[in-house]
Amino acid sequence: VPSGGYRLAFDDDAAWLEQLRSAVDRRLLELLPSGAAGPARLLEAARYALLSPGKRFRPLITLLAVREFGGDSTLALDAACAFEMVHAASLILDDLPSMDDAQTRRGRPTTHRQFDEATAILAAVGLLNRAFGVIAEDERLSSAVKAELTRRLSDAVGFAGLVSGQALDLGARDQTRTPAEMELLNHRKTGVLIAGAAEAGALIAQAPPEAVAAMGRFAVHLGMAFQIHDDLLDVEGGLDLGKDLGQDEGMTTMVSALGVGGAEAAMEAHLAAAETALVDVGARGLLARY
Ligand code: GRG
Repeated sequence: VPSGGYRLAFDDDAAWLEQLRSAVDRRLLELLPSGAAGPARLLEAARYALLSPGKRFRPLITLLAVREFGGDSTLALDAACAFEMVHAASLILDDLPSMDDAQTRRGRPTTHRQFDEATAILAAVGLLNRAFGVIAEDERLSSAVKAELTRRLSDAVGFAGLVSGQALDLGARDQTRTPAEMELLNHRKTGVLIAGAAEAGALIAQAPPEAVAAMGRFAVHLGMAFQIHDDLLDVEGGLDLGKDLGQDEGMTTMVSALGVGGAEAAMEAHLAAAETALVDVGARGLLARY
């Protein structure tokens, strides 16, 4: 988050981060069923959505959290991929005509435009389901860890997570939202899944419960800062021709709710809280001031 006076410490090692991202992409592809397992068009749509060029922020945060607690990152690769599968499913659904009616995603036609709406819905449900299967099948993790991961992933998707955030987002779009309403919405749409991904890394590294909780707090605040930063860039960038097209225009954002100064202050507060969570757990390697 360049304007916040913080950076993610692992940005220092761009080549290493890129290697990690490639490892995630290779594994995502391996974890999808091959052609014989389902209709080719459905699997093609799932691959299209899952492997299109995104940041892979959620799996990377899982892998970095494992490293932070001295664990073996390779043990967490499949769980990290499960979080990206849920994220990809949520993006497919978010883009549908009945939701954001988005034309492009990650610079490409949205899945329902590239294929068709029914195929996109089925690909999303397939990816969501596969995420839980990937965790269940992981023989390197203990049953206790797998049960915890399943619970956290389920919470992140469910009625206090993505589906709830999306329902809040879709409701009364023409009305102005308060900053508190925006915080709740962003927390559920963005914060909860990122927190689950970070907690998953700490759990797999067998970090103590306080450390797992602190990683979750770190990631929630980082995710919220990231969301506000995105809103600020939209305003600062004016007409951004590279932006994916949807029906978001005119909706409340943290910037419209708080003004630019207020949104910057809220972002700073989230970054400071993220840093505090790391200090709490002695895991300062992830976030650095510059
Ligand atoms: C059943 C999984 C499921 C979801 C149903 C549709 C829905 C409920 C939720 C949508 C949630 C959503 C789209 C939240 C937006 C989160 C967000 C910040 C997306 C952008 O994330 P980035 O910047 O994107 O990490 P990339 O493309 O880099 O992955």
